[in-house]
Amino acid sequence: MTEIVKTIEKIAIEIYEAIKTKDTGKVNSQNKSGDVQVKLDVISDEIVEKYLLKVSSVKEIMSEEKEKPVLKSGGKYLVAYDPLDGSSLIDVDLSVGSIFGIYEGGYSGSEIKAAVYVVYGPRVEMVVARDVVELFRLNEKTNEFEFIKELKLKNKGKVLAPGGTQAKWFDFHKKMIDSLFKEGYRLRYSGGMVPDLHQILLKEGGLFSYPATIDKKEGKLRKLFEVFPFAYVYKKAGGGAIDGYKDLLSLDCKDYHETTPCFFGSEYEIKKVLETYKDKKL
Ligand code: P6P
Repeated sequence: MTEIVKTIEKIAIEIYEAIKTKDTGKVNSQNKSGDVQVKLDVISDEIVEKYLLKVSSVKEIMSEEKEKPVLKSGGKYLVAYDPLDGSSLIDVDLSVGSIFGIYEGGYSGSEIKAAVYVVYGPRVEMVVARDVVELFRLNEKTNEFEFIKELKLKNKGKVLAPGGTQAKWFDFHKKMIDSLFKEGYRLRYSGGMVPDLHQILLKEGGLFSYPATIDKKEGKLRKLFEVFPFAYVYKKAGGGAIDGYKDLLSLDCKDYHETTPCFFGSEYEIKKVLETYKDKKL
């Protein structure tokens, strides 16, 4: 596992360099989820593949940007990753990120063994979730990631990141979000899952939601590359991660690009979601 984390450090440094120097234009292609790809999606994916396939403990890698996994001999870990999440935000100079889920045996929520994400913002930070959740920061003078602190969520926060098209929210979901705002929560939503969830984690509490909507009952965010890794991070940090009804890590995954509604947050907010959704049929 350490070899994979160390390799992700090298990947992050190279992707960060690409973000600063390469063209942010679009390519005329889409990934399996139908996202229009930008050149940096393709470049970042190539960087991840170049490094991860050299790691002896890795058995296969599965990219959000590809239809099928890339296999290699040896190793025991399966690494599912989103090489550059939120890449459409780069041309407006907002933070983006890379997300890695490290699995063993298969790609169900219960088979994830660790998660790593990197935020490319005013600073480059990496969060590693194994038994605990640790924050590292890139020292650009030495090009080394330095340990900063352990991250933990308090019981309740003040930050709300309500995703999804509001015009398509179910009424009961809108009522729940409105009631949290009435309690004094602050809106913090950039449209980048990585910085939005990173903020709540560093502020030690709150709620990120990308719910089922009237037009997309399965939500938008991908289980393997986005949802399971962040569910792992949030649960190890003492918070919760659910689909509205059950623990996200109790879900299986029948298709590599399957999506699910998702809520990540501290205990108080997750409890509120469960109470809101418990008797609702979508
Ligand atoms: P919307 C970025 O495209 C992404 O996959 C996540 O990073 C982010 O949370 C979500 O989509 C934003 O979606 O519909 O709010 O633009």
